[in-house]
This record gives sequence, structure tokens and C-alpha cells, in this order.
Amino acid sequence: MCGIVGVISKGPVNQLIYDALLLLQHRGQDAAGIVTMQGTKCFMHKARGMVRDVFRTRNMRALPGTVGLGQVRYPTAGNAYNEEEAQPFYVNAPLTNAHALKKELFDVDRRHINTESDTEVLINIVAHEVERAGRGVPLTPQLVFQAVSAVHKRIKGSYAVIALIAGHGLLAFRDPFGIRPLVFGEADTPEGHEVMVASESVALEGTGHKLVRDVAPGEAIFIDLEGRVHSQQCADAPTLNPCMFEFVYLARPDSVMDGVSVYQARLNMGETLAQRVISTMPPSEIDVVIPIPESSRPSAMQLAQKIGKPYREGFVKNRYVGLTFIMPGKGMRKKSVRQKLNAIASEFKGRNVLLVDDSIVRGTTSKEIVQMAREAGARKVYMASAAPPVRFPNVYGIDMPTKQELIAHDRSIEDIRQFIGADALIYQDVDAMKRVVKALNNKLDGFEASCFDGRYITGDVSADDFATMEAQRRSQGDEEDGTERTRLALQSATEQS
Ligand code: PIN
Repeated sequence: MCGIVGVISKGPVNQLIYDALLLLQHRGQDAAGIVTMQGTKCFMHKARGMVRDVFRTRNMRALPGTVGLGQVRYPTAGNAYNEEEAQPFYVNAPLTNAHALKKELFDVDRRHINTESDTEVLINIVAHEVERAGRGVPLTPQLVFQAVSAVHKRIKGSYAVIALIAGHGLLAFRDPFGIRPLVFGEADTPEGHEVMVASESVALEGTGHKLVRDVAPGEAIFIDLEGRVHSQQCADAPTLNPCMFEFVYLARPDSVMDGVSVYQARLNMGETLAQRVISTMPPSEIDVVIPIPESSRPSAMQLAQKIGKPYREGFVKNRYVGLTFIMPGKGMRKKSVRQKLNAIASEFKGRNVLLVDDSIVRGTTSKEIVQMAREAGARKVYMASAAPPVRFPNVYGIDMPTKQELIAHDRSIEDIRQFIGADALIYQDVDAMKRVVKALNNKLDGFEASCFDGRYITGDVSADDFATMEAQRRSQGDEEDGTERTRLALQSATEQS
């Protein structure tokens, strides 16, 4: 998962892209970058870290031009800490056939891939197909669309792409299953017409653009340098199956995705979760409903109303959790949940509390939070999850642990309840969740909800893919624990001195 934005304007775009990236920061905090284009020349700045730390005035001044794009990155496939991989940051593209494509690119297309990143594979395929379509003739939108059709035939996975075609314009397209989100909007500025493409509508709204519509699954839009939008369906049998995790906790609640208000989706999930609560225990056994910040709030609020119990804030989130440094001679201390969340004791004392989280993935946070609620004086601690049990790994770009790390993989609800130490555990029902989100837009064909139902919509995911994914995660983990932490500590020290 990443946040991407592209814009074509009549004035400078560097500040605009920066502002949009800040609105998409929740989609990735690993690295950020901006590329701008002036004439046929491209300018770029990228680095590891959050948007506000990556860009300084001098970097922004070195990004001239009226066309550009940006990304906030969240590591998916590949080595998460390879600096080079922050570079091809135009795409949000976990591919399920990246390995085969890499070989094909080398053997057939004669292109060499330098990094482990799926994005580099994808961008090379796009570049190759665009070059092939435009060989010897002027590149028209029609030829660009022809290239996108060829790309769809070659790659498999979930992808939302924004690419600059030097000297021509901005290309954006979405995978034929509509897994990852992509919207576009426009604004009339004093300098003229402006078109913006982004992962979430909040990036458009927050920068003064009016949402025009979602890019359809399989569709490509090409914005020429005059700001004219050309569009065409480039896939054979597109269907719309947005990723359920966007609605569960990834997207901002003020975004509208594929015609669905994320906030409303969360409220609706609270409604069905309430039904599960009522069928599990008499609401009279619950004194108060408390959300675990942030994204469970709408569900918790709706749930509380439905069961007729008060909704109270019981945990405060520390907004300023910093880096973890290794000090000489000391082991690394893991940041605990307690540093990020603190209980308001008066809300727990002597009460039977129903805690609501958006999901339970590893269960480690839930376990610690249940413990904190008890220490704060709660009599009984019940836990409800607005998402169903997360039983299967994700191959479409959501950073989900391996099967073994998923608490609900191969475990009964009773086992999970015991693990987290709650007095009762209530999960969302997967069909009910799909039904209430779909009720917000009947044009949805379904959802990419493989983590919950084990159905991988692209139909090409094999046991081998899981094995590769798990191996990648393991090697990332090792590195994260070692050299990377040291490097981060050194880097921060230099920045502060
Ligand atoms: C909360 C996001 N949400 C919190 C992500 C923790 C599962 N975890 C999934 C709960 S917010 S665990 O939107 O960032 O505020 O089960 O893996 O421990």
C-alpha cells in the first residue's frame, strides 16, 4: 500500500504535490518522493522518512515544472530498506507474477531490473509498451491506451499507477479488478485548469480540487500537457472489487472510495458488529463502549448507540512517538503499546467495558490493551473487532504478517479470547461486513477480502507465492532488527547535530 498523486497544472506543482502527500501520509511512512517535469526534463527528490522530514526548502526549489507526481511509500514486496527502491516511486503495485516478469523483461525485452521492487518491474513494462506503441510515430493518447492494454495482459496483481511520459503528459491506470483505489479531480486556478489524480479523494479535497470520479478498474486516463483528460477502458473484463482493508482501517474516514464513504462504511460495520454483540451477550452486562484509537471510532460509536450504552474515550494516543535509538551497551527496547496509548483510569474503574478495535491481526496489541484496561480498574473486559478474523496472508500490498503470525490462522475464537485475556471476544461476520459496505454502492461487484475469506481474486496466487512472501518478510525482519536500526540511529544523530 502506498499513497500516490499526480498533477498537471498551468503553474508550479511542487508545493501542491507536497500538500497532497501530507494528506496521504497515513498510506505510507517509509519513504517519500516527488518528481516534476519541465519540458522533457525531470527533477526528483526522494528519501526515507515522513514527508515533513524528507523535503526542505532547498529540495522544493529544485523541483520546477507544471507537471509532476509524488509518492508516500510503504514497503510491500522487496527489501524494505533498500534506498534505491524509494526511487521508482510512481506506482502502488504489489504484483503476484513479479518474479516471472523480471525474467521475461531480461530475456525478451532486454531490460535489467536493479532492485527487488515490483514497482520497478511494472514501470519497465509500462515504459517498454509505451515505447513500442510509439515507435516511429507520434505518441497519441490512443497509442498510450494500446500500451496500457498490453500492460494489463502481462502483469497480475493489484496496482494503481501514475506515470509521467516525458514531453507528453500524465498517465494513470488501475488494475482490472479495481483492488487499489485511484480517483481524479480538477480545479480552476487563476493560472488555468488543473487536473489531479490521487489514491484518495481527501488529497483532492484538501488541495482545493473537485472530485470528478474514480478511475474505473482497468481504465486508463491520459492527461495531455494542455490538461485535457482522455480516457479509455483498457482491460477485457474489468470488475470492481476494492480492498476491504481500505474501509476497515487504511483509508482516511473523510475519503470516498469507489462511491463509498469510508466513514459511513465504518459506521455500518459498527451496526452489524452490534448485532453480533447482542447475540453473544445481554447488553446489560456492558457498562460502557470504548474505542481503541483511531480508526475504530465510527464503528464503536454506532455500536454503542445500537446497544444503548454510553460511548466514552478511554485511551489517549500519543501523537508524537519518535524513533527508536540503539544506545551503546544497551539492547534495543521495543516500543510498547503503552508508549503509544494511555488509559484514562476513571473511565475503567469498576466498569464492564466493551473495547472496540478495527481489527485483530497478531493479537499482541489487543492482549496488551486488555491488560491495560484491567490495570486501570475495569471489572470485566470484553473485546470486539470491527473486522472478521484475519486468517489468511495478503498478497496485494497490505503489510500482513505471515500465516504463523496471524492470531486467527488455525485458532478458534475461544483460543484467541484466551490469548488476549478478554472475558469475551466478538468478531464481525464476514458476509455481514461485505453486505453493509456493498449497500453503500450497488455497483461494486465484490471485495478483495482474501485475508478474511481466503479467496484471492486475481486467481493466480499459489503456495509458492506464499513461500516467497514469507521468506521476504523473514529477511526484512532480520535486517530491521540489526543494521537498519543502527543506521537510523546514526542518521538521526547527524541530523540533530
Ligand atoms: C489503527 C489501525 N489498526 C489497529 C491496525 C493490531 C491490529 N491493528 C491493526 C489494530 S489506526 S494487532 O487506524 O492506525 O489508528 O492485532 O496486530 O496487534
